[in-house]
Amino acid sequence: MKVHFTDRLEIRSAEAKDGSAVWQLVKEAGTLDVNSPYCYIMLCDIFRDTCAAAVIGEELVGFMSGYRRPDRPDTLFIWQVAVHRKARGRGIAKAMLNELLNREEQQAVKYVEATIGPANTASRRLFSGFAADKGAQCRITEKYGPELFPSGASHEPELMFRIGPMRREETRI
Ligand code: 9YT
Repeated sequence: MKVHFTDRLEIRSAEAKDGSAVWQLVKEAGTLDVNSPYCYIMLCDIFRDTCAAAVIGEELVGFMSGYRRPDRPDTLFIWQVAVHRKARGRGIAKAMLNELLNREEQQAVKYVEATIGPANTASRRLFSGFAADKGAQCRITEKYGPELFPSGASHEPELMFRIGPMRREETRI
């Protein structure tokens, strides 16, 4: 990947054409469950209002997928966060989260959730830091234990991070 740091970072809604690059990015991240290319194309297209792409020049350097929970519409569930290793340390994940929450369509969101495995220190830091920035509570509970995953496909437990309620006037930047 050629990332020219002189190019401007742009954070925007995802589009179907980002799907293949997202799949590649998630595969290279090493800490995430890799879903099918079709899954990423569909997320980028049908769930574009709750998915963000970070691009530098023509290169996709970050992706955040999410959806509003059907059972709790005031909650934005962030499914996956991936930032290319060459673009880390620049606050891109936090910028994607803020960009999502600043969208007109997401103004009713009061809670942000994500499940995170113990090895995913970048996401643990992201969500704890985000809660601290917003002065919001961050509750961490056990969510999906290893026993839920198929035998032969061992998986670390996923902890649920639930942040909120957020005062929305403080959330917009
Ligand atoms: C926030 C985040 O990236 N969570 C990952 C959840 C799960 N392990 C997955 O889909 O990779």
